[in-house]
Amino acid sequence: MNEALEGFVPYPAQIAQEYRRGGYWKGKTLNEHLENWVARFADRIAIVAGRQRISYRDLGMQVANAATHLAALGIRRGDRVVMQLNNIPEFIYVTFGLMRIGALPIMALPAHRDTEIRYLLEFSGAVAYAAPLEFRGFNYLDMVRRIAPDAPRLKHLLIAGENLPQDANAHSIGAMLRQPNPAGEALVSERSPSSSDVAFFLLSGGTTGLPKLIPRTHDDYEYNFDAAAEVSGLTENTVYLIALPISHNFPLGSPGVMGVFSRGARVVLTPSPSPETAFPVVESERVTMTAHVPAVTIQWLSSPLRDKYNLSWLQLLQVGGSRLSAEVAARVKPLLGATVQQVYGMAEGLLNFTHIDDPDEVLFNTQGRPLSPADEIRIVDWSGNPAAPGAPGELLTRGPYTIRGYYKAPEHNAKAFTEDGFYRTGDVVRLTESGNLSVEGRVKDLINRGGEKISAEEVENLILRHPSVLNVAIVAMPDPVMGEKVCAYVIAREQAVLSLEELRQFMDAAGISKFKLPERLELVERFPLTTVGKISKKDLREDIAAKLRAEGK
Ligand code: OOB
Repeated sequence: MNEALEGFVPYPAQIAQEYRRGGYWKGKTLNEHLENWVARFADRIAIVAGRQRISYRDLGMQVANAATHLAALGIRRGDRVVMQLNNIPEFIYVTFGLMRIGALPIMALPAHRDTEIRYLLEFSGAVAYAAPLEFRGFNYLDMVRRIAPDAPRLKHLLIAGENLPQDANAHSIGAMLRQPNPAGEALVSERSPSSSDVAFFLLSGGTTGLPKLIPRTHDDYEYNFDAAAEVSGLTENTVYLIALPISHNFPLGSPGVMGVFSRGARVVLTPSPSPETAFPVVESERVTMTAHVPAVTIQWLSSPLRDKYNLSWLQLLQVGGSRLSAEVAARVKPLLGATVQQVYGMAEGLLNFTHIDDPDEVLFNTQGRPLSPADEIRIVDWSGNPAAPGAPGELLTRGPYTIRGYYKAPEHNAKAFTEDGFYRTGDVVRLTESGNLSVEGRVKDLINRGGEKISAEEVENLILRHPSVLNVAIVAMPDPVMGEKVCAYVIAREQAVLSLEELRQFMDAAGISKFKLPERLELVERFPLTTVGKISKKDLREDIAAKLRAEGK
């Protein structure tokens, strides 16, 4: 068992036993479940990607081929692999192929750049890295070659795409999938993981510096997507569009691609959720369900292309990642014909859903209720005592699919979890009379840009390296589409001049995800301070909100 995986905090033995006895954990690995789906749904179509239509039988073969090659390369049980593949079938084959041999994919996002990927490779000691050769004009092979010298354990580059340049360590995923590798066959069964092992790592939004690694076990994640599939009313006739990045917990397993496979249904992969890309696919593939962040819903609702395509197949639109406004939620049914389902989830575990037959009041105004009868939640005030009924407080949670600790982060874990194992979500919520949660804000220093979580500290650390910057404070500024955007308050060094454009170019050149770049710069002479002398971000947030109002934005 890789409960021995150093830096992994397992569930306490007695609680694990209760989750097993309660039927939440079924004691099978994700690959055992996959084998079962492949056998049951063999001839059905599992994946549609452009003109490719892949049956469950083919899916099973591709995963088997991937596993034999990965094993033959020398990738072993417990090895970490940074995964940056985009929404293409190879993501699914390589992910299941790695899990088959007990290797642990780390789910990076295609938007991550040098800074984040260097950190993930180094911190995890990854032996391999998987990415497309190119996506949206960015060359991932060039990037990983740039940072490889900082990642001494990195041995294999697994690259999807045609015409790969010659590189002794770069392997074509396409070539791997064309046939099995007999040299790997015996190794594959030797390396099978067990169901209580870590299956892969998700990334946290991260409040302090770079993202934290979230270990999800086979047992807990299967329950996650199975229960989510149930509450989403997923059936074998569902056609689910993956429009968000597939490596994110929402489209991956809430219920996402894994929930879809568990029902013998079909996923349709698209490179982007934009109406130009997604609407033609909704029409031609008769998509019945998809998952959005609110910014995408707003884009779909306001697109003039809505009338050009037949979107009437859509029955369910799941929206989560950041707060959906009630006004937008109320427009979904009239304009798109689909029922809206709010999903308030987190990579650390807990998922909340509104239920499809809830009254509009609940569907539009709340972020739903916990998925599982075994989810435990507490809402506490600033001193850690239970908040008064209906009053806002920080949400703490524990349950059969919520982690007990981040990977290799004992100091942070001591703060992020209570002694009795509750995860401090950092979200301020209120329990409504209907028994649902309403997300009111955050206690953590994070900016939520349309569902992309940005750590203020990470962005601040990078800006501090700019020669013109004396000090910086990053805050969220309100935005009608994204919900929040990054605003940088900067105290410049004497006589230095700094423009937003220059700052953005500096950060971009350092290699950081574009979505983290500030969209507004406020040069100030000093920061407002709190009573204890800390920078008062509350005052800065109010300042920028007032400025935007005055500008009519
Ligand atoms: C999802 O997961 P993460 O890990 O990217 O972000 C989690 C955080 C939550 O703690 C909360 O602050 C915010 O994102 N959030 C929401 C929300 N859903 C997530 N805030 C308000 N309303 C919502 N509906 O974002 C995620 C994971 C699985 C399913 C859906 C979303």
